Parts: sequence; C-alpha cells; structure tokens
Amino acid sequence: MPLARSLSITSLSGLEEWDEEFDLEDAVLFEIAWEVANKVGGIYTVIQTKARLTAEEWGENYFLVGPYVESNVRTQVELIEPTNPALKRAIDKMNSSGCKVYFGRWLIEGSPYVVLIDVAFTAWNLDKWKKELWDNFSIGVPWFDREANDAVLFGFLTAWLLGEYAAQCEEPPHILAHFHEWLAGLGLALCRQRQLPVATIFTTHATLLGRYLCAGSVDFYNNLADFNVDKEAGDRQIYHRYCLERTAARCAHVFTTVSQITAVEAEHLLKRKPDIITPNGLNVKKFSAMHEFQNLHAQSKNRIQEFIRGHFYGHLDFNLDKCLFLFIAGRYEFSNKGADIFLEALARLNYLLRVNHSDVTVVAFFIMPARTNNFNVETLKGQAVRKQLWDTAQTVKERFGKKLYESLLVGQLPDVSKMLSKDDFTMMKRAIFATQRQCQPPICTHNMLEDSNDPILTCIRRIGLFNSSADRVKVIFHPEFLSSTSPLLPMDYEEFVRGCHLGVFPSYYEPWGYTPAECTVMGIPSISTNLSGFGCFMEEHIADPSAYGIYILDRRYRGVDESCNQLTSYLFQFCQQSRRARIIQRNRTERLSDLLDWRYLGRYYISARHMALAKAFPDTYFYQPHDSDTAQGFRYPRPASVPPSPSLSRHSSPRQSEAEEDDDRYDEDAEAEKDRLNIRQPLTLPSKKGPALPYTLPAAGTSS
Ligand code: G6P
Ligand code: 1S3
Repeated sequence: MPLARSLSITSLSGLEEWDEEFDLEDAVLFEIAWEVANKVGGIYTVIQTKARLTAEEWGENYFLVGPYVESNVRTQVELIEPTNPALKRAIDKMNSSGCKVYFGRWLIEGSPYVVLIDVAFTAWNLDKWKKELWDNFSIGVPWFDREANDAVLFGFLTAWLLGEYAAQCEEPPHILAHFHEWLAGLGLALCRQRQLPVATIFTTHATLLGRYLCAGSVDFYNNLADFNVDKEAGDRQIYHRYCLERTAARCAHVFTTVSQITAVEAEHLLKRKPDIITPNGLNVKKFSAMHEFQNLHAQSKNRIQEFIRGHFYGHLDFNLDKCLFLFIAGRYEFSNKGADIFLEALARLNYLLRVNHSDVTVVAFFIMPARTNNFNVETLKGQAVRKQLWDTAQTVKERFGKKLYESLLVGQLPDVSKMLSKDDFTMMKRAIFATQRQCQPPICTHNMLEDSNDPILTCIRRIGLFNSSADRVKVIFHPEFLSSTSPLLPMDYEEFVRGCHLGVFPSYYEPWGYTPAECTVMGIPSISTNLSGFGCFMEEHIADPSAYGIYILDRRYRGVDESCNQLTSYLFQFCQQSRRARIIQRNRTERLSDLLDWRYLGRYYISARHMALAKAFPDTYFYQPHDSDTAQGFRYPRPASVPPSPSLSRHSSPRQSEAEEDDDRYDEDAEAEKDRLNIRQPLTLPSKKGPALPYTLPAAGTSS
C-alpha cells in the first residue's frame, strides 16, 4: 500500500520552510463532516481547500466521510469501487446489512476519496439508536429536531463504518478519525464508548451556545465564565444538541478549534480547553505575473461598473471612476456578522462625505441570502435599459462609421453636421426617454418574502439611506449568493470580490471568518474585528496590520457606538486615499497570502493528528511536544515604505507625499521590493512542528 510518510514544504516566501518527519506507519485517516461534498457553510471551505495538502501527506490512506446527497454527488463526485480492500469489505458488509454507502473520488484539488453515507436510507434504525444514545450517554433527542436526528443517524453510521473497517483489517489497524462540528460528533463518542482502535480528533468551528447567545442581546464576552450552560442551552431548546457537542469535545483524544478566541469560548462553554488551535487556511493561487491580480481587479471592477450603470439608470449623477465598491457577505446573521454596525457606519460616512463635499461615491453591497421570490422587476428593468442604451449606441456608431467610410472612399472629408440622420436622433431621444424613472434606484435586488421585518431593510428605513441623488453612500442588498449565471449580476463570488475595493466584516461572533481571508489572498483590503479569529490571528502576526490593508476593528474593548465611530473613520480614511495609494495597498495585502496558505497553516492540523496518534497508540507513535512555550511567534514587520513616525503614518494607509503622487518616476515596484526584503529579514519564526499559538484569555470586553 503506497504511503506518504513525510511532507516537505519549501515554497513559502518569507515564511519558514518545514519538513515533517513523523512516520505515519500504516495509519489510515478518516475525516468526517456533514459538509464533505455538501456545501452548507464555512466547514465545506475548510475541508475542500485543505484536501490537496492532506491527500499529499496521506496518499491512498486518506478518506473523507460525509452524507450522500444525490444532487451533490451528480455534480461533484465520481463513484468508483473502493480502493482499499479492508474498506471495500467494510462497505460491502454495511450495504448487505441494509445501509447505502458509496465510495468515490471528490472532484476537487487533490481528488480525495470520499465515503458517502445515505442517512435517510437507514432512518428505520433511528428509534433503536436513540434508545442506545439514551442508555449509554443519557442524551435524549426530540423527534421534531430534524438536524439532530440526522446527527444521530450519521453518528451511528460513521461509528459502524469505523468499527467494521477495524474488524476487516488483517493486522491491528491504526485508525485516525477527525470529526468536525457537533453534527458529526456522535460518531466520535461512540468510537470511544465501543473502545474501537481509533485515535480521535474533534474540531469545533463555532460552539452552538456561543452562536445562540451572541445572536441574542447577551453581553457574551464579559460573561463567558458565568453562564449556566445547561440552563442557557435548555432555554434555547438546544440542550440535546449541546450535549452531543460537549460529549464529542470531552471524549476526543485531541480537541481543537479554529482560533484563540473560540478556544476560550470552548473552555467555558464546552468545559474543555482545546489542545491545539487549528487556524483555517486557503489554497493560494499564485500568478506568474506579479501584477496579474491588479489586472483582474480592473477587469472585475469594469463588470461591476456595468451593473451599476444599469442599476442607477436615470440617476447616474456620480462619477463612476470615483466610485468605491464596499461589500459584506456571508450567512445572514444580522448582528453576529456585524451588518448592523456596518449600516450605521455607512450612514455616518454618508454624512461625512456630504459635509466634506467629497467627490467620492461609495456603493456598499450586502450579499447575504434571505427568503425571496426572485429578482424584482425594477432591478431587471435597469439592466434592460442599460442594454438598450448600449444597443442604440452601437447602431448609431455603425451607421456613422459607414457614412464616414463612404465619404473617405471618394476622397472627401465628411460633413460632420450630416453624419447623423433624423432617424438616428429619434432613436437616441427614445432611448434617453426610456431612462426616465419616477422612483429611486432600488435598495434590494429581489422581492423579499419578509420585507417588512427584514433586519437590513428595517435598519435602512430607520437610517434613511435610500439611494437618493444627495447620498454619497448608496446601498445594494443582494439577498442571494452570487452566481456567474445570474441575469442581473453574472459574476461568481471570487470575481466579484476581486472587483471590489474593500470587504467589510465587522462581526461580533466569528470563530474564524473566511471572508476577510479570501479578500487578503486576492489582494483586496478588508475590515475585520478583534472578536474574529482571523482578526486576532492577523493582529498577532503582523506588526502594523492596517499598513497591509488589514483593518481590525475594536469590538472587544469598546462599546457599540465607539466601534461604529472607529469603523466610520476607517471607511472615511479609505475614501480619502488616492488611486495610487489603493494600488500600493493592494500589493501589500496580497503579499500576506502565504500566511494564509494551507501550505503554511496545515502544520497545525498535522500536529493535531500526530498528537492524537501518540495518545491513542503510545506503543507505536511518539509525539514530541514542540518548543512553543518558548517560541516568540512570528510577525510581519511594518512595510519599509510606511513612515516610521506615527504622526506621519496615522492608520498606516499608504499615503505618499504630494511629490510622490505627482512624480512619474515614483517606482512602485521598487517600493514593493523594499517591503519584500524587509519582510524577509527580521522574522522570528515558530518552531518547526509548532502549533505555537499561545493560549491566553481575552480581557473582559465590549457589550453587545
Ligand atoms: C489596477 C489596474 C490599474 C487600475 C487600478 C484601479 O491596479 O492594474 O490599471 O488603474 O487597478 O484601481 P482602483 O482602486 O481605482 O479600482
Ligand atoms: C463557521 O462558519 P460560520 O460562518 O457559521 O466555520 C467557519 C470555518 O471554520 C468559520 O470561518 C466561521 O467563522 C464560523 O462561523
């Protein structure tokens, strides 16, 4: 059986190269999550992007386990015969006992093997398994909770699979099973209760109780240590889910979470301190030409501008060249994701831009899926009107060109006054008349099912940002994820992000936060918070984050109003930057992408796996605790081109002197090179195997 025994990563500029020499022996890795080949939220991104590196390390011995969802399998998975003989026997045995278990390759980077289990097919076992759950764990799951029922079925089926696999192996196997989130956690608890030869890891990507408490009106971070967790879970009718989650966390050989802030939360709410923090990475795309991502920004921005031309038809009284595109995107959790303070800050920014007579216009997009019944007529009409104007211009241009050509053919300069006919003028006037509009350009692109009590729309009504001519800040709410096949804004999410100027994610509850990380690797600046895993991670590893276009809002030590003022001032400063300053800032942002690459961050997952193997099979594996206690951690220094004096570099936006702005000889590449050299020199790097993130309690903080 081919085995990948060590992994060598050498391609990270500025960051430490690393080798893993841990001998995996015959170990087999199963990674189990409800979001394997099944996109629901952020965990899908974790697993899908990490697969390539994990497959490189584990080769043929890596299997992802998830639920069988026919529509997903049709588009993402190639079903094949199981490659591993023991696994084949295990799957055959389960299938002959009334289960439906499939094996295939997931068609993503790394093409990992997947075992997909049809939980509905085995639903006839639900009552029996719920009784077993009650008898062994005293956890009762109510009949009406569909998601929890799925968690029970999935848990028993994955434990069955692992047990069956162990039974089918000729030699005593070394199985490592990594479970993600509460929906998969029961399988872990069952492995331990049945004493299977399985080393277990549980990763929580958010705690159930944390998410629920933050969404309410609770002062979460100031009271973390004081919550009566059983009561809080009971009050919110999630006690059984909470018990499943806490059991998995408590039973695991190794317990991990995605950030330090969630580690503290887990310690208080799940009553176990994580053994290691496993931050989320991404697959970073490297372009051969250094400025390619800048070109992509310009191309995507043009497409967003086209959309804006249609959306604001009849009211295009602002300069598109001076228009900045801001956006927030993600799961529609109004206050957890900070949409509330973003709107409030936009209202304040609108005021500031107006009183300062700024020529900048800001368009803020809200991309958060809500219940709708399709696009609304007014938005579709906008794009139709734009198209008609374009077609009219093309027709007139063609006629004009033909006359010009004919005149030149006979050796004459054309009589310009006769180049356009009466019909041409009529057609153009008709097209212009069609752009008349009695209403303001719409805020929302769709017909909302709960328009009157939708939180974003209600807030917009209160703060009065109605896309009027006088407003310097316009708002567009697109309550559906983006798609390149949309008739309205035909762009996929990545293209859209590239075309924007700034991502704004002022979350109150955000264990990690992929959205700002995705912005970073595309070279787009972003605003996150010191209550998000990403924000804290960047704050810890970059000396002057805002110089790199990573603005971190303080939501921990400030009240809501103060945070909102800080957000407003970040936005206002951003609006004051010149184009050149934005370009330089994007270059700096993009330079951080190695830090977020799985090829760098994957090491924490690797450490977690080694730790679990050594705990479960101490006779075979030995895990050398790293010297993280003494490691200083690494830090990107502030860019060399940022003036050292705080007075000159307030908030570190890359503002040049007037002379630089006007100086054609100002060499942006030289500036970039200077920064790069500076990054390489003074780094203090983490230990080789090091999950070196220190573990500290956050100081008591903000109120919600
Ligand atoms: C990229 C392109 C430039 C373009 C600029 C616009 O850097 O390479 O050609 O001028 O984007 O930047 P802005 O921040 O104004 O969208
Ligand atoms: C969770 O998804 P969410 O948006 O509900 O998991 C993600 C992946 O670990 C994480 O990035 C995010 O903060 C969590 O909240």
